[in-house]
Amino acid sequence: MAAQLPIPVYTTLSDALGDLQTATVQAERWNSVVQEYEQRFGKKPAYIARAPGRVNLIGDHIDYVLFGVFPAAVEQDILIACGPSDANPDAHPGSVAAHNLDPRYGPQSFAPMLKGAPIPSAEEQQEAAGAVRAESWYLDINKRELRWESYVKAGYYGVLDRFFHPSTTDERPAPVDLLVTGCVPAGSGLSSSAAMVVASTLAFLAVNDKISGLTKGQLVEMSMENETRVGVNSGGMDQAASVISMPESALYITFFPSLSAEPIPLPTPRTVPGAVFVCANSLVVSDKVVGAKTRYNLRVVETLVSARVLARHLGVALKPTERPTLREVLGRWLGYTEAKDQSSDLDTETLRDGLQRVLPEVEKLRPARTDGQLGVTMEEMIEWSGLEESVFREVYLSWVDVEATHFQLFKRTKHVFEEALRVLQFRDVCLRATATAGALAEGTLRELGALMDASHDSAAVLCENSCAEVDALVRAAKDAGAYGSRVTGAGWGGCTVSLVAEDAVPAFIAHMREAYPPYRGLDDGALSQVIFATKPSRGACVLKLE
Ligand code: NG1
Ligand code: MG
Repeated sequence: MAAQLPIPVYTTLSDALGDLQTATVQAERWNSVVQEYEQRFGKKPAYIARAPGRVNLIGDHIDYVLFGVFPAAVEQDILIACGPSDANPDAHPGSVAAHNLDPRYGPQSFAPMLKGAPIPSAEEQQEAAGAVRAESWYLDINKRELRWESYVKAGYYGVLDRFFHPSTTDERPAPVDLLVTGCVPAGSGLSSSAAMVVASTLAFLAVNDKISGLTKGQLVEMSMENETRVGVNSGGMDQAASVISMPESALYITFFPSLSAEPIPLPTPRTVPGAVFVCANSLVVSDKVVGAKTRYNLRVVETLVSARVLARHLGVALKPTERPTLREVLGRWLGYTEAKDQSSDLDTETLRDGLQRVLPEVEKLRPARTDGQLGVTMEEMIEWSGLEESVFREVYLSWVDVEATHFQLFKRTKHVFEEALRVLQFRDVCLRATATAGALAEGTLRELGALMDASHDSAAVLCENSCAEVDALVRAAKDAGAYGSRVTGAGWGGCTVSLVAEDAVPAFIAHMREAYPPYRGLDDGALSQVIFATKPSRGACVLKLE
């Protein structure tokens, strides 16, 4: 199974680059990050950690509900050159000098602190003879303001916790110098954040010699947890795609009962001739937080509350303090006991059938209102949950910041179940196409395109994570002849992904350049940064230098 494979560590650049289409350009980047590192830190880096961004082909805002998604890594990536620094390891255990090749992101230095050690009295100190241990490491991460080094710190946290926990070891982390460079556009829905966190986690693992024995799945789990430290309660799609992806395939990633990733060959020229995925950046930054409103986390809460309300309608008994997702409630409704569902995941057939059967039930979440709002107020939501207000607040609101006047339980739930179904259909179409080689080309591409279009409509209307500019890009793509087009990733800006006939790509891009006003003034070089065809690429790795 792909998640059980070891993390690749290469010793030559050509192995690390593998079959990347852009290998020549990439090789220049790798070499220049080595040179620049040497100039800044006076010696060669010991390692380069690489983690790619990803494009999600279908299945957005459902990973945190534990339904399967369908991303592929892109070639754009984050590189972190790193090595042990000359700082005194005893005086400054684990201190970090973090530089970034992008001049917008200034150099930072920080050191983890030991937290939670009771301050011992002189007497106790003598008695314990140095055995008074700190409880944990602490790194200051500002969750309100997004700073580039927060992602570096987030990656570091997990490594400190897992390998240097003060309650279990006296070993101290090495002081590190590192230099970051990236070409995944930030805030574009191509998951630069997960690429940063994965690369950072890998960099600290490498310098501290902790990679051997770790599987890709374990790196995903560490990176997922690490990313929550930046303040987003995300699902695991991006980290899994960045770590586990393989060339030529998308990954069907499921999260329940545990992470699993199945490579599904895409109908690229090898199987069904003739189509590629084109990413187009709306150039509107995709922000999960606007002012005090964490719209991403709001959807996490809305879907969790929906799961409880739906469970009541379906007659699925829940304990007051548990907080199952929609995926888990569906499983229990289908007769999977907690224990059974934990040990054997529903097969895709049963899941598809269950989704089809549960969809009519979602109507029960539609509020009978006359004020045009499909949402419910906080008071109504608490009443629907059947919980005491204090219990409700503790279980659903105490761990996350959300602010809203209405909560969209009906719309979000309908989006989740229908999108989960589309992912399964997309996967089926790809598998069928591979099995029958080129025979179905046109029909297959139309089927995939239709699913992508339906997914975008759902994003716009039910999940409400699109925006005017992204909708304009999607319309332009359809006018330019795309089989299908949709917002990808968190949304509210960022990129679209379109399925386009391969021989029509130049004409497609020319059309988009005219149709989308922000592209009009761009020269060819700048244009190729914002709209480009992608090929599924390989996942994260480490290059060990001599
Ligand atoms: P991006 O677009 O990378 O911010 C976010 C979440 C994913 C997933 C998508 C929506 C993070 C790190 N990632 O992706 O887990 O929920 O939105 O499908 O927050
Ligand atoms: Mg992100």
